[in-house]
Amino acid sequence: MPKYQTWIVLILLITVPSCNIYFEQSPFANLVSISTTDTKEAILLKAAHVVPTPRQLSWQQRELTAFLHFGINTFTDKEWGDGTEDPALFNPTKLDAGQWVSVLKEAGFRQVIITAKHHDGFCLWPSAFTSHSVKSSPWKNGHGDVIKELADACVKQNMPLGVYLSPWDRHEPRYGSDAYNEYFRSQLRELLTNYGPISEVWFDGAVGEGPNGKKQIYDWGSFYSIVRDLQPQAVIAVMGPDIRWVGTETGYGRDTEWSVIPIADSIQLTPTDAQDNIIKPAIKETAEEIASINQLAQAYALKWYPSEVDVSIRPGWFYHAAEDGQVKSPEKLLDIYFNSIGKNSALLLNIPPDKNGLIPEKDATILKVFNYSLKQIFSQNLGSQAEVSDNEFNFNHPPSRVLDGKMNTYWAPDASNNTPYLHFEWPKPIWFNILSLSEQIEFGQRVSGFQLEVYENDSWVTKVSGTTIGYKRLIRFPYIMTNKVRMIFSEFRLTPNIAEIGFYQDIPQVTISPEGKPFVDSLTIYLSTNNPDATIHYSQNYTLPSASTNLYTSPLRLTSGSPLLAAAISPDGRVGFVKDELYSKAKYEVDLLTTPSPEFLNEGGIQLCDGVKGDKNLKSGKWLGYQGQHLEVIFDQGKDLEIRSINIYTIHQASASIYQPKSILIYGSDQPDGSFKLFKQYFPESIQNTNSQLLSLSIPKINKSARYIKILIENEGGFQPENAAAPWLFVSEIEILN
Ligand code: FUL
Repeated sequence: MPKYQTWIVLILLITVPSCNIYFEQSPFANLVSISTTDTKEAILLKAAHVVPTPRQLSWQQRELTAFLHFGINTFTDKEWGDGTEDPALFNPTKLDAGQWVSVLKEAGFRQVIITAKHHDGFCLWPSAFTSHSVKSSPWKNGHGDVIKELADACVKQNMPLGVYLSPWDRHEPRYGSDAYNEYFRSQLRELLTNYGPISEVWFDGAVGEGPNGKKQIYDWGSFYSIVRDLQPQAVIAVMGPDIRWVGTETGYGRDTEWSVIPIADSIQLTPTDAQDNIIKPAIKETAEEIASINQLAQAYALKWYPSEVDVSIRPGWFYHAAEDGQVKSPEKLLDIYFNSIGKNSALLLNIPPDKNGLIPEKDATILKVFNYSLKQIFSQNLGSQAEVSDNEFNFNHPPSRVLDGKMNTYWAPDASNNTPYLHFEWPKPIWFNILSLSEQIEFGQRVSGFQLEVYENDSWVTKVSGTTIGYKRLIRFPYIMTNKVRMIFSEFRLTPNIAEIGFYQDIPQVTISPEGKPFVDSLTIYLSTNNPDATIHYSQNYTLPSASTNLYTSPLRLTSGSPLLAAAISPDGRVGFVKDELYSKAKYEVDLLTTPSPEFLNEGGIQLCDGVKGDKNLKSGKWLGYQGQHLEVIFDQGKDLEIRSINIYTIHQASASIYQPKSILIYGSDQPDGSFKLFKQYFPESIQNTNSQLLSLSIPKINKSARYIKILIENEGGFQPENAAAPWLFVSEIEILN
């Protein structure tokens, strides 16, 4: 790694005339060329001088953007429409863009991007170039304009607005011909002219046409030029030259994330192209490594091309009522925050409005809690109580700059310092489990190795280490208690410029073990927290845990079913996320004679008599699922009892090959393995509707006595266990009414 350089060396390097890519003759540039004679050291030095454009810098500083997937799919309950949808289906009678923006604002978002047109081609604005839009819908009698309503709400609440425009269009007949490029340009001009300032334009790369589908050759250059012309401050993302897709839709970025990316192709570019910055590096975004030194060494040029992490708060991008039970928790969102914004990326979190045209209340509340926890964690940098010094004498950019709360000021050690470090000392020991680091990226991204050392038993011990930093690096680790640490920068492409360093305490986490489940006689539950100073409070009646609910002092022993809500509270009163679990007691001894598919086995037979019915989320742990198999079970009631009726809780969703039972047979006996007598056979009424529906099947008037009850629930597809395509049978609960 080069650790000592002068500007003269650099200027010599970048003036080597060799390549076909234009670049600025200044030490810092957004795009620099590589010559075939450059050594690896020279390339790394050039990489350290690649910097963001002002629009890329503003984008990075916005950090958290909301994605709004809304359109015809919201009404057809689909993720990808095929373009044949009737616009008459679009009718969000309570649409309130003001509600969207205020929910997002309150949750800490600094930008919002809306799907103006998704792959189905339906436009949320009354485009003059197609009738496949809101103007052909009953919403506001065809006079509505979602983009206008959102743009107005954004102006009112001072929220930057971005637009997603899908290049792939399954409705427009011109798609697949050059005429489509003009159609797309016309739509882009409308969006970038009529709705005030636009801060981000998102071109999706998805095309699902298949081998025999239409092939569109996009005129990307002309699209980029329109954006530069009409909204020069806007960044162009994903299929664009400014912002890169991180490569997954999980919410988790790379540990080593460089914003300087190699351009591997030799492209002929004019000086204007470079100035307008309309070069999209052709990289494989999904690759594990995209900017290693070897990849840089083979490049023709290097470009600042930072990463954006997109993920949805729900399983799908569009709203589906069936996913109401699967909204990510505030705790999960916080983890995503640490793994996206905390990994040198921006976070684009999707929150889909529902059919009414509103952000659902549940999602809004979760976002509020998420933001509240961020504020609790980051409101106080414990570093500000420390004395900070470095291992040298530096007047211009002193160490105190890393604690001044400003991202544009920085600490810069001397260029001759091979292992610069900052020393922090507190008057008394502190607890922390979060480290935050930021480089002053206006001077490039430079650090590739750092360590946090703690002074323990007369020596320095490395507790935390990492590779890249960039705009922001957040790391969580087990709590450390100390009054002395050293932050060492051991590897870098050029002398580091460190903007900020923070030491924080997480809101305390509580762990409940085991998680909620049915049990037979009794169950012992253990609660723990990651913050050694925190106390744990709980309730068993749905009261939110607080300092005034029960204090946990020893393991809890359950002998009857109950909910359990718990939270840890730190000494300064910060309440961690509330965890809630449900423990249910099984009513009978159960012998499950047939085994469910492994992914739907859960706790086995006791699941069927724990009093908990399943919802439409089949993965909730409340269901037993059988593919090509019958369900056969014996319940021991403990004594001879009269059975009046039996209720079976099941689900029917023909579209997913899940069917209600073909028939149910009820048997009784006085011996567990004795000869069972058939009490009754029941055939459910047939169902035509293919939509997902929860069913409670009542088998009345059994009126027979027995201690052991055997129930055989027959799979609609019969018994064909080896068949991977065989129909499914799901049962969550069997109620025996005596
Ligand atoms: C993908 C699309 O196909 C999804 O529907 C969604 O819009 C996501 C953000 O990008 O490529």
